[in-house]
This record gives sequence, structure tokens and C-alpha cells, in this order.
Amino acid sequence: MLIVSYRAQRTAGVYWQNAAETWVDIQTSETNVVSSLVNFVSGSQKTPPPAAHFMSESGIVDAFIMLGPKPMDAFKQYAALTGTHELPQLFALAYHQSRWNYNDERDVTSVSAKFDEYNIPMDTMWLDIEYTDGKRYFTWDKFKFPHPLAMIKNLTELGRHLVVIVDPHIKRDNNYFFHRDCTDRGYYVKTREGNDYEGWCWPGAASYPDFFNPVVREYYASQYALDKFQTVTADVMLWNDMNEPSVFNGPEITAPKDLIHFGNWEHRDVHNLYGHMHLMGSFAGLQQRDPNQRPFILTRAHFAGSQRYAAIWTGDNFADWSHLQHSVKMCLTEAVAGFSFCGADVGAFFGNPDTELLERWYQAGAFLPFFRAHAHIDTKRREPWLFPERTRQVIQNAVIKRYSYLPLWYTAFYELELTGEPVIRPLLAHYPLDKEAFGVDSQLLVQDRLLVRPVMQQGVSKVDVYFPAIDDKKNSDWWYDVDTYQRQERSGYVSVPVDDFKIPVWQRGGSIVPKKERQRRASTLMLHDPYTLIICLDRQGKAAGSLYLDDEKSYAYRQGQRIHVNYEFAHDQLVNSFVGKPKYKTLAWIERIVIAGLEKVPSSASITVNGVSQQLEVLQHDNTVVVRKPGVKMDVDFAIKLNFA
Ligand code: NBV
Repeated sequence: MLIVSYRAQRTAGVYWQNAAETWVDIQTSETNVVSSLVNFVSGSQKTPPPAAHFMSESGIVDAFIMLGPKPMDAFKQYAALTGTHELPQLFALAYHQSRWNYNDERDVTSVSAKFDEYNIPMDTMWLDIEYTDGKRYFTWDKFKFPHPLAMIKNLTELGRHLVVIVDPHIKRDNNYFFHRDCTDRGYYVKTREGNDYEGWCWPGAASYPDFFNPVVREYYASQYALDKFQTVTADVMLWNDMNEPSVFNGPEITAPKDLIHFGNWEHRDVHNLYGHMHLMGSFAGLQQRDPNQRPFILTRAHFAGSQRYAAIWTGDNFADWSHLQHSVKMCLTEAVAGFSFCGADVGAFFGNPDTELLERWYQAGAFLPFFRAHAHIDTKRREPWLFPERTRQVIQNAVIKRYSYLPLWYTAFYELELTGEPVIRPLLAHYPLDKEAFGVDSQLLVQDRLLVRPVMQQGVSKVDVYFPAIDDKKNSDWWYDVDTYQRQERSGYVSVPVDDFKIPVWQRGGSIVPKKERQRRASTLMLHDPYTLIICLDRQGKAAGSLYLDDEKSYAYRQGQRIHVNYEFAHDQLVNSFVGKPKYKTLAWIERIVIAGLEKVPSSASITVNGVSQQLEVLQHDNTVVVRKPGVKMDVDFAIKLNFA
């Protein structure tokens, strides 16, 4: 449990480390009865500060205080305690296509083909529980999926991935190897009488492996080895659901509190850690299966620190505008609590969104870290081509936008691993002096470079956007609309017109954002594509920003096979400087430099590499200046100077 409190000059946090049922009672001055009484009796007018009381059912008091003093300090202090995400493979940051369920091999293959037919990028197809043989995980339904390896090959040859669900409940079936092993070896969670606990879940009667036991985790991990789970490949990744654990006939739909875990812990003591221990087994399984590929796992249950193993989503949401709004709020909360890799089911899990809600959900999802469409088995099919052409185009547009910003998302995730700084942030992270910004939870920052205000209301033709102040004199950064490069120069609310295609996003003046603008069917095919740098100038005519790149898949980056570069623009000149030695070899290069905010239009530009200079063409485009084809490789020092006639 993490609580962070703010006021203009100070941020502090408390992390209450306890996995038992916990209540936190927050008292503000209005609800703090004791201090109001004290005030009444003493005649004092003092407003008591808000107070939080933590109450856990069991365990010891184990609390950590984060002293800040700035919001970003507190977030980083918490990350230093509980860990950060590993850099994900790039495909995990691209667009995912899921539903409960893609029915059979033909369905999977044809949905993948349709994305190509309609020119919508898509990286990953997902299979929910129906792909299994009667909800026996590590098996396939042989009628619907007779040739899983061929189906997987078809996807991977297109540059795509497959994710399959593996839940922790185990079908009590003596013909199921996993159940036999767990029974014979005593791997299940026990009742207090010492018997294997039996609950009810998707497979019917089910038991639950005791992942608190390291031997059980090791056994579980070994099941992912390709000589055991022979019907997948090392490119197939994982979805761990129902790991609270969910027990349909249990108290509060979970495990009874008096169950006994390894080490004699009662379930009441460790309930909130069950999903985390499950994840540890899964993560070890994927790492052992292919030590040189970064695992991707999506989990529903999580605890402080689970971010080291998995991404999360906000759970079973409804096709309702308020749930779209909650997607942003919930992911912001998760991000400041260590969990940047968060998204919400795009289009919603329950119910059938109308076209407008679906379009707006795609647009919001395209600017949250985990971007996956998903739907309940009882919903109408909702792949983009099943809607009128305009809706399909709006969706396509949002997805293409996401792909163009993948270099920024990837850089942000690398920098998260390095520093613990959340990938998405509430405004208060960078504008702590602006009290008005504290409560804004319909907007998010991507690092400190983009400000996103997804449209999350029905039938609107404009939205109110809050541009935060940098000081108490209400000065503000400059913000450039990423579509038009029109500039906002003042803090406060601005009403911004939006049509159905519009995703209101601004780039901060003073920042440089790396993009890739060639459209491909999947992110894996963009590896060597050239980069565009978008430079938005601040009031001083300056900007800075970083870019990170590597092979987007393996752990070689930890051995130095990477390029981390800072770009700086000042005095009409762009220069780069490398963090460490740029060792990763790439065919990528810089294709275009877009500069917004110049006072005059330059007549030309020149690039200098190793003391040799060359002229470059410069164009004026909308509100920007474009330097065409610098053509410089990513691992080379250069300077580009704008020339004014
Ligand atoms: O596996 C089926 C669903 C899944 O699609 C969803 O995303 C999970 O949150 N799962 C829950 C179990 C059934 C929910 C009604």
C-alpha cells in the first residue's frame, strides 16, 4: 500500500508493506472528528493536516517513508525500494489484438491477415482460455487448434507474436499430468487439516499450486521449457489471469483465509502476494526457456514489486464513458506506484461500445503504455473492419500514431529501468508549484515531453485542456500541438476544438522527441527504419531530448549493445552526445529533422561529421522547418547548423 501526499513545496510517501487484508482510513480536516473537537474545546482555528491510518489484519508494522521533497523524488525513492520494470521487447509496446476468444486457427490467421488488408499495424494476437483442452493449461484444444506450431509460424513470419493465457487454477483430473504431479509431490495449497484445497473455477474442481514454495515455482517454471510445452515456440508470450487467486465458490470469490502455504503461513497473511509469487514462477519459466529473450507477461493480480516481472491492465471494464475516463486515472495511479506498464481493455471488456466510444478508446489507448483491445466472449465481434469506413480510419489513424511514437515509448522504458522515473506522469510530477494541476487526472504526460488529453466525453466538439504553470507567477512552458504545431503559450484552461480524428497531444517546447514515420505491419519490421527528430523550441530557442535503441528483443543491451544518445539544440545548432559508448550496430539513420518555434526560416543547413561538412536541404512545412535527409547514422557524432541568408 502506497500513499503519496503533496503540497507545493513538499511531497512525501508512505509504503506500508503488508500482504494481508489492509484498510487505509484517510481523514481530511472535514472528517477528522478528534481534531475538530480539540479545536472546538480550545477555540483554535488550526486546520489539522490530513491523516491516514493503516490497519492490516495480520503481520508486523513494516513501513517505509519516502521523503521527496519533489514528486519525482518520491516516485524514484519508491522505485528504488521495490524495483522497476525490465525494458520490454519493443513489440510489447505496440498494438495487441485480443478477445475472449479467437475461436480457432482459421480465426487467428484470418484476423491477422485482415489487419494487413486494411493496413492497420498490429503486433500481437492473444488467445484466451478457450484455446486449451478443457482449461488444462499447457495443453491445446486439438479440434480448434490442431496445428498450433504452424499457426504460430504464420504469425511470426509476418513479424507478429502470440500471447497465450495460463491461469493458476489446476483442473483436478487424474489424467492431467500437471494435476498428477502436483498431487503426488504435495505442491498444492493445503487446507488447515492438511489436505489439498479444492475450489471451483473455469475447469470445474480445481486446486492451486503453492507458489510460495520455491520448489513449486521451479517445477512450474520448468513446464515452459520447449521440450515440455512443445506446442509453443520461444516467441509465444504469456498472460497470467485469475491469480488473486480467483475461486468462484470461495469467500469473496477468493481463497479461504485459513488455507496453509509453504512455511506454515496462513493465506490471510500472504493473500495479496499470491499473484506475485505466481509471476515469479512464470517469469523464471520464460527466462529459462530462452535466456536471451526478454519475457513478456501480462498479469491481473500484482503486489509492490511485481513490476519487475510483468505488465498489468485495469481489469474487466465496461463499455461506458466513465470507464474510459478511469483508464487514464488508474494507469496514472499505477505509474506513480512503480507500475508504468499499464493499460485498459480498449473498447471495454463487458458490453458493446458504440462507434464513438470505441474510436475514443483507441485514441486514449494509443497513449497509454500497454495498448490492447480486448472483449468478453458474449460481446459482438469488434475488429476495426467490422465498422463503417470512417470508424476504421479513425482507429487506423490512432494505431499508426502509436507506432510513430514507439521510439519515444521505448526510450522512456529504458530510462525507467535506469532511473525509476515513471513513463507516464500526472501533471504534478513536473509542475509541483501549480496547485490547480494537482487534481487534473484526465491528462497525462509521457515523460516530460508530451502532454496528452484524450477525448473521453460523448458527443463533444471541444475539450478543456489544462496547461500547467511552472511557477507561482503562472508562467508556463510552451506547448506545440503535434498535428499543427500551433503553440499554447499561457497556463490555464484552454478550450480546444476536436473532430473525430483528433487526439489532443502537445509536445513541450524545450523537448526533442524521436519518431519513426514509415508505416509497417508490425513494430518488429521497423527495427532498422530511419528516425525523425521533432524539435520543439522553448522561449530561449533551445531544446533537448534523448533516444535509446538496441536490438529490441534480447538482453545484449545489458552487455553494452545499445545506443543511448542525448540531442541538444541551441544557437541554431543541433548536436548529439552519447551516454557511454554507442556499441549497438544498426542500419537506422536520421531521415528528417522537424523544428518548431524558429523565429526565422533558415536558407539551408549544413551537417558536420568527422570534420567534413555538407549542405542539407531545408523546407518550410506548416509551422515548422524541416531539414531533409541528414542521412547520419545513429552511432556517429554530428552537428547540424542552420544557416540564415
Ligand atoms: O479468461 C477469461 C477472462 C478474461 O478475458 C478477462 O480479461 C479477465 O479479466 N477472465 C477475466 C475470466 C472471466 C471474467 C468474467
